[in-house]
Amino acid sequence: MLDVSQRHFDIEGSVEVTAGTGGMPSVVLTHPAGARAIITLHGAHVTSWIPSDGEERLFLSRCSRFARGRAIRGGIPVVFPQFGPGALPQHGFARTRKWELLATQRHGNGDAGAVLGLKPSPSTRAMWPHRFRLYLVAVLHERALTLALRVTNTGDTEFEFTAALHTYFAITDIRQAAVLGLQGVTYIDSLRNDVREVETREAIRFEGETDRVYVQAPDRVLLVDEASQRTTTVEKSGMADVVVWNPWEAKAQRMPDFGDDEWQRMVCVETGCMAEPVRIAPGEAWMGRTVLRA
Ligand code: TA6
Repeated sequence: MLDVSQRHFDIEGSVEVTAGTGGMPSVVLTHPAGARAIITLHGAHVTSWIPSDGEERLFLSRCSRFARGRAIRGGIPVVFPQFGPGALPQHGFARTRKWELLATQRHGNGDAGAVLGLKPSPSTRAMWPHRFRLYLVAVLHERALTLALRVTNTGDTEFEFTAALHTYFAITDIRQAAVLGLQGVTYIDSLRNDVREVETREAIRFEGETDRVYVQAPDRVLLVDEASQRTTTVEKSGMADVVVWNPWEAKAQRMPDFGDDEWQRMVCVETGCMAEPVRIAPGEAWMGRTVLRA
């Protein structure tokens, strides 16, 4: 339920804390030019981003769960402290925890911001014994959304992590979509035993399941939705890698929180440090930023 104390974060015309989907408190950011973004406190998960042109840019599965301990399927999952499978649950625990709303802000130009934080809990310490603070800083602009992830080591021993913003973009038809800007980049192909090859294509197009980590990728890639003639720019800083993922038909049918046909209308273009872990010493911090531009 909505904790009344959350309401003091409201800022007329810019920020509203609502009960959200599935009873999950959410922060709604709005811009005078008509843009809007929704972030649930569950996972600090951006579930919607609508720039001032009024078109939803994020994919959210109609079958997604909105439940404690479960990841939301779509939007922008926060992946930390582990990208992919491993000793921890797939993609780590940050996306299934309840984060705290720490601050909200209205900038002079109408941009609206929110800061969410996650700190260790008994359940996370049982999985990952490090002392940390994780922050998501979101700023909604007229035609862009800026997301910064910040990890601080508040303990007395060094730790390492991998992290990502696992962004699900809505597209009209995967067969009329392309990702530009990764030509010449080495990628790890998760579908072929992590073989490493160099991307030769100027435009990455989709004819089947695609699941690749582009290592040390350029800081700017483009997602072109040809069917609607829309281009979204993905810019990153402090984040080495880009992941391009579409489950295609067979894997989509194996995912209970994903519609069997939904693979045709989404693609993930993810940003983060996935290929190599980030190490931070006590008292140090890491920050990575992504800007999505319509
Ligand atoms: O980012 C691509 C990926 O690692 C794929 O391998 C696929 O597993 C996808 O993430 C979704 O993972 P999830 O744990 O959210 O089902």
